[in-house]
Amino acid sequence: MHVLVFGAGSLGSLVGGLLARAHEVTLVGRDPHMRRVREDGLAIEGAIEAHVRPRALTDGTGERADVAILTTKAYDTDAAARVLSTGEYDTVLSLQNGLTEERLVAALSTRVLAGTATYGARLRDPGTVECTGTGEVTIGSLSGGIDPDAERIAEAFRSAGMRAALAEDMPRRRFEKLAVNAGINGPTALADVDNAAVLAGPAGDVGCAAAREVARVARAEGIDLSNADALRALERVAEATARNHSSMRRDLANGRRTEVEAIYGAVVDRAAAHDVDVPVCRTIGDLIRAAESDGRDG
Ligand code: KPL
Repeated sequence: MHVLVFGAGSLGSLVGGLLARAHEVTLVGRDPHMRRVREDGLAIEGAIEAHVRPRALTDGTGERADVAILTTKAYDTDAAARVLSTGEYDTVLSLQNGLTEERLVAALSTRVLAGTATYGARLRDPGTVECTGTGEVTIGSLSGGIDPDAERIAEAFRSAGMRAALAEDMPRRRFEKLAVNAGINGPTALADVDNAAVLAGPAGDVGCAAAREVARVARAEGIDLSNADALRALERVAEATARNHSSMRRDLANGRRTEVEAIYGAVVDRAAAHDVDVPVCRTIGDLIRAAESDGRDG
């Protein structure tokens, strides 16, 4: 299978690098990382060790592949969709944070699938990605149910030695993932603590309250996600990534733009559409925006 990974940062490089052990892979990312991959190949270190030689591009315009895997930041979705629309793909699979898939569906004529990835990844240096924890990729259709394209892509992951599962309940899983991101990312970024902090203490109280609000919004959308399930997912991911810095914490610490709109903005917007109050997510979103603009100004 020919796979194009659009957004070869940490997760994209790891997923693309692991797939390159069995498939033809093209990475689209930024220099100097892409330059180093082109010159010396991609080194995977940590929990999985490998050295692979995928194609490495800084511009994905007009490319063709069986599947395009999207791993860009959520706020880059529209720009990524514009580039993907110039190429030819049978399927686009989003592994991004936030509810980005509807925007992809609106912008592309290609079939869009949703996915989640629990592999831990860190871009150590240009040309080197660290696997900080092995996990699983879950793939499914946006409307739920059994999906032959998802099965084909999951099989491609498995034949490259990765764990991949099919989800017939992807609408529910997308909200479960949103609950996890809302419960971990903002509280850990604001308190500047590792993900484990949401398992107990004040950051945990705020994180659990945010995850419960997301579950409530999901139910208002007709999706069967109980508070208990959302909290169990939050606990599972916080335990599996206990020593990690969440992406929002890293972005805030480095003065970069965060995914605040794709996570808290999305929760607040969907809640408003159903007349549901989400004061915790609204407050976390406001505080992250304040910290973001302070980081930019200072
Ligand atoms: O997706 C994540 C992120 O940091 O963006 C979690 C799951 C919270 C892991 O840190």
